[in-house]
Amino acid sequence: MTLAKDPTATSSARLKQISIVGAGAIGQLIYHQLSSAVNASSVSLNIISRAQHSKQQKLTFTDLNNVESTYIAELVGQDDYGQQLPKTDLLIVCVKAYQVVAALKILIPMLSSHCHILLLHNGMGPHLDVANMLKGQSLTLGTTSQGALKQSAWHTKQTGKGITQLGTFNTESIFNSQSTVNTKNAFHPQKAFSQQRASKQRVLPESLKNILLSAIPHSQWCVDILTMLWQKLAINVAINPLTAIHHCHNGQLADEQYRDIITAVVIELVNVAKAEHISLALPAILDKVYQVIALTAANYSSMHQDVQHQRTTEIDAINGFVVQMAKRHGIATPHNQQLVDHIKHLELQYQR
Ligand code: KPL
Repeated sequence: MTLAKDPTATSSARLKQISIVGAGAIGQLIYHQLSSAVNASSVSLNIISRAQHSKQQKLTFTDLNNVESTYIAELVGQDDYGQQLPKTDLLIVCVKAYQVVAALKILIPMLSSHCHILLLHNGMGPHLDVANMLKGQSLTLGTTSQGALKQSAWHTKQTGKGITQLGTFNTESIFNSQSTVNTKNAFHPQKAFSQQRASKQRVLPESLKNILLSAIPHSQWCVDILTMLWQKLAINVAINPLTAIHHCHNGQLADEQYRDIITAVVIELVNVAKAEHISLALPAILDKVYQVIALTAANYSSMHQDVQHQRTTEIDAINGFVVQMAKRHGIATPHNQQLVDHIKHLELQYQR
């Protein structure tokens, strides 16, 4: 699949290559958006597959107006990682939060140091590990509220509009908050800082930024992406586990019976964010949570779907991340811990 001309490309420059890892609903949605937004010819697009052999795959996409499009996508199999990954300019990682580190352990060593990596998953946490794994690549973080559902392995339907926020992971900004902490995924700021100094390639270039922003509807570039990620996390810590535990649509959480627990988990998150130098105003954040509950009232959250389909959930990167960060700062988060424990208990019922 080839996409629009890069305005910064010189005549001798080769095609820009964008690769997507993770062909779940969001990965396929982003593939569709990149393919349909730009259709001239100086970007190539492929999907990094876990299969051994590369192949072409027909993808079907149904949009919000029920219009179907089909694409022939290049799936890059492991046989061709060594040939294709060094050519990738932007790797968009759309796997689940708990799969990010394992996937990038394999892929980063094969990427060029000029490649840019974009993490687009629910929850937070993997970015801290990934920052320590980089071999010169830049790291962009993103969050999307677009809704998509797989109809079958290679047929995805968009189920909701939503904003997508992207921004550079500024490694310097967390220098003070994490430099003295020694945990499994403690970030090593000195290393990243020197990498950042050593290479001018450590931020996404305008050409790639423009491709993303023009392809993804309602997308925006955020200077303070971490604050945006914490805001989205506040929505997820409230909605995701409660809908999974109570087996309900998002909209049901507007009931009075859930008000106390929603308020409690969000207060805990706001306290932990503050310790991380992220300032969130509680009333505004709670309003946002209830807005999303109303806007997505008929939807089942991703965690509800994971539990219903007996899949591993993203609880570690959602309420688990709040608990983990709270421990670093000696902050109590009993309500988030209680939801983590409950979801882990549900997972155990089907993962035994
Ligand atoms: O992000 C979501 C999710 O389900 O993971 C929300 C916003 C809660 C929508 O369902």
